[in-house]
Amino acid sequence: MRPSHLRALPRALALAAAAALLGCPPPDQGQPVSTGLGGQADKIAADRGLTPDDVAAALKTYMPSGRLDDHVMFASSGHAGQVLVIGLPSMRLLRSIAVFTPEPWQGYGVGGKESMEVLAGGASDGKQLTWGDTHHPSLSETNGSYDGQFLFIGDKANARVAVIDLRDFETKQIVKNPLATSDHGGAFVTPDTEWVIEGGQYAAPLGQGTYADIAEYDAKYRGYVTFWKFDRARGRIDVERSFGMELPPYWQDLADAGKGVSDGWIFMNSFNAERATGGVEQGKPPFEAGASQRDMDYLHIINLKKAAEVVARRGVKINGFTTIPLQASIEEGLLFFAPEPKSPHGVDVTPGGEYAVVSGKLDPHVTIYSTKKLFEAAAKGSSNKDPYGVPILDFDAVVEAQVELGLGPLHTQFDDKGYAYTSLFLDTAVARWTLGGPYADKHKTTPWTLVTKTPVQYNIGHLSTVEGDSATPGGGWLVAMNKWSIDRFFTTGPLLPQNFQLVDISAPGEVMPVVYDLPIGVGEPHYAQIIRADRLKPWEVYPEVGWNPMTGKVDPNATAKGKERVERRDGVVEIWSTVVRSHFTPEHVKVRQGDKVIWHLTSLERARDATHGFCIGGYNINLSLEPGEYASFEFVADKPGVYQFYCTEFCSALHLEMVGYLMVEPAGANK
Ligand code: K7E
Ligand code: CUA
Repeated sequence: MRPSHLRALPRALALAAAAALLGCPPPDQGQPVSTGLGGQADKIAADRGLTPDDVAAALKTYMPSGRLDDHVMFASSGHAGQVLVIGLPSMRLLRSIAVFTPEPWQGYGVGGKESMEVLAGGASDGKQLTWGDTHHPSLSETNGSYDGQFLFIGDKANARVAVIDLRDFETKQIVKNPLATSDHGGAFVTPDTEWVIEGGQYAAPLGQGTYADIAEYDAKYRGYVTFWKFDRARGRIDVERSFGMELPPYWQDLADAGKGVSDGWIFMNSFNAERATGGVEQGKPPFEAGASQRDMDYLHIINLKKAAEVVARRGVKINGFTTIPLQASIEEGLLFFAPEPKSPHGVDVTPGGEYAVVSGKLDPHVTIYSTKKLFEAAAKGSSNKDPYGVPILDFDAVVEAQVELGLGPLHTQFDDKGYAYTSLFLDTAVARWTLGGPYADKHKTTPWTLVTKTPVQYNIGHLSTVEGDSATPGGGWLVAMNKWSIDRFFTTGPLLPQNFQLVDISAPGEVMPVVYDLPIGVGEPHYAQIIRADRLKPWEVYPEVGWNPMTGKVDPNATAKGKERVERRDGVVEIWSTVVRSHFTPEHVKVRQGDKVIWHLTSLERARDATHGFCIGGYNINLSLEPGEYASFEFVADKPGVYQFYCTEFCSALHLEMVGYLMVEPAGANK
């Protein structure tokens, strides 16, 4: 490594790198290590140069073949646009869930009509998008606890939210926010999943497609937050009953829903209270300097319960989307600010809803607000107003405590022992600290105190504990989502994977070791949630043969064995196929060049894991037909020739024989 690299590295990493340069020895090779497990284990440990701590870590995470993980993590994959499903404690990648980006293995967005319609639902102002920037997955909740039914995920780049059904782990809906081009990829649910909160980020004229020069920033640019109404029975967001709120042009960041004693309220950070407008090319301060001048930004405190009542009276339409204007929010008492230090990023509400924990990226403390004090101060009102007339509550009247943790605090999660855990980006560490109030009383801990820090490799963004943002957090495990992995893995060229590190937080006190490194080589995960596996009740196969995953019932075009057929009418060929080990029926399909082809496929399989694929090379089509699934596609056979359609899943001994011929007769050829 060249020394010039060191300057860009965080301190802990630089020290580690310096140690490497100085030639610190690798782990003892061949030294006898007592694992306490006896001869063979001791010999393997010695041969591999493993320390007793390494052996303990291996024993905590190793899953013998066939043993199932007891926790499941849903992680975003950043600008890969998908969700990753990972088992804990083994840290095995179980699968991805295609969301915003076409994914051929799942037959998602590669010709199949059903998934193409989901992606089309997320078109931006008529433009079809083929990727997203997923940041924050959010599991559905009942009474504040994960219920294992649905997963929501936001797309920062395009201001969208997707709904995934956890019975089949498939994306069912993508909604595009008409208010904005981008957001912060936030998706945060209220305790009964009535609302999915999507916060904005970089202010712009409200309503995608609305123009105003940046010179008019203060007057014409606005922030926003959107409350998507979730219809649990239908498993879809109800756009008609959703609404947005206009906010001042600060850069709103993450949000969290109140719960328990703060149910009905929303807490949302913002930064760039300076309203910096950049322009480094004109000699103005770049955003990074302009947006970091002030010591305080504004925590937004929003009365969602009241807003949901007020919206019918005060809402206006922006791009057809119901929105409460800023002035109405002020008049109706829906919106309050509390000062928050300094360029904050995460806001996280404690399990019982008593406190909101804010991390200022440029402040070494976490600041803990009492939600009770916030509501009392809001009820009293304030004569102190921001330039747009929003009341600013008195900092000292609403803050419960501040805890100094270290440099670059970002995000906080909780456990079942009265601890909070905060990621420290610049320190590249996880801090464990004690909550106060009822948590300290219950767990007999010293309130609001830093307990310990564990270094992570390197540059941690989010962290996730077991159900750690819910009303009923578990304990045991924490996953550090590290942006850099520099010296942890084989160098895969200049682009390196990110690093998920599993941290054992089961023991109270100061010992909190890293026990596993999982390279993530398919995208930058931002946030993840960990759920107890027994809360998930996924289908093993689709409930009935011919099941259309998008309608949630047997499709009218599903085909029974023996009912396969090809019908021709003016310029249209429609095919009803069945799929079962190891053949398609029919195997010969003849069309004429220029015909529109409509093809229905029904998997007759009832055996678990007996998935078939169906591809047509040259026509960009690939489906995945899970047991019992119905899928379809349409295309114009505009190229003549002979096209093999074959099964893309190695489904059986005679999988290679699972093939057919699509013959596209040239136009003008004799019939
Ligand atoms: Cu990456 Cu949650 Cu979008 Cu912090 S955010 S790291
Ligand atoms: Cu079906 Cu291979």
